[in-house]
Amino acid sequence: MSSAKSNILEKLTKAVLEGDANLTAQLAKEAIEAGVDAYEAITNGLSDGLMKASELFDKKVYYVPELLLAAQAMYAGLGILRPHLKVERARHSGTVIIGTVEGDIHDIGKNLVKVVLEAAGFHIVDLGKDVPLEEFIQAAIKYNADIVAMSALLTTTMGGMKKVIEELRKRGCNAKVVIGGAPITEGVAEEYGADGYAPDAADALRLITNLIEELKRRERRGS
Ligand code: B1M
Repeated sequence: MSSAKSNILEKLTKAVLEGDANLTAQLAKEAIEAGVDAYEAITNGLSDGLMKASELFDKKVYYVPELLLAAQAMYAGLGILRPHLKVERARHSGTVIIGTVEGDIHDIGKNLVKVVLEAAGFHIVDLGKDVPLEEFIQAAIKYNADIVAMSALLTTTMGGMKKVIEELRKRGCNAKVVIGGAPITEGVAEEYGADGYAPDAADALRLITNLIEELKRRERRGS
């Protein structure tokens, strides 16, 4: 990557970290004008800024207001970058149900994952945040979903994902289940019986693309 492009990405990260929505929007425009890929600007610019803000929160350097300003800045940047996402980069088919589990109102990470999947061409059904567990199951059946993607940020509510997975299997729903969020690990995904775990939005896209390709291959083979 050219130093001019990496410079813009660094500036975008910093603007989000500092919660400056106007500057973030301005830099997002500059990034597009400079030929930076919108997807890269989101995953390596905006998202990095928010992850850094979260780290400062954990170190008690930032408090909730700073975090919410950072989120606002990220959304301001997303507003500019989203229309420039190149859907033709990988026009995927497949339906993904996404939401944050019951009892949990954190939705910033879930929204990032959603934007990236949408940009790749998947049909997304966003159930929002604090989603009753039964709603994931009903939506998976109603939309004949390929993927159920659940996000959780709280250790107190992440167990809801396991309940959804068990219930989906009991009811014979073949959708693949992908989980993520700060307290989730590979080990948790395995323990819950999920089909995969992704640490960030870019990995969620890779994982979901692979799982859907596998589903389509099986369909073609008729198994
Ligand atoms: Co909350 N909060 N919060 N909070 N909050 C955490 C999660 C916490 C770790 C902070 C702390 O104490 N250190 C802590 C949880 C502790 C625990 O469970 N062990 C916590 C708590 C306790 C709470 C409250 C209970 C506080 C209170 O009221 N006493 C309360 C929750 C109420 C509820 O949900 N019922 C609460 C409230 C809030 C705010 C409303 C103020 C705000 C949320 C705003 C919003 O989302 N609309 C908030 C925030 C901002 C945070 C922190 C600081 C940052 C979270 C964030 O948005 N990060 C967080 C501390 C932290 O995470 N370090 C904290 C940025 C975002 C991009 O990252 O969501 O991790 P993240 O998403 C990443 C990956 O995880 C991944 O991709 C994203 C990056 O690309 N990913 C997926 C996420 N979902 C995925 C799904 C996938 C794949 C990847 O596939 C499906």
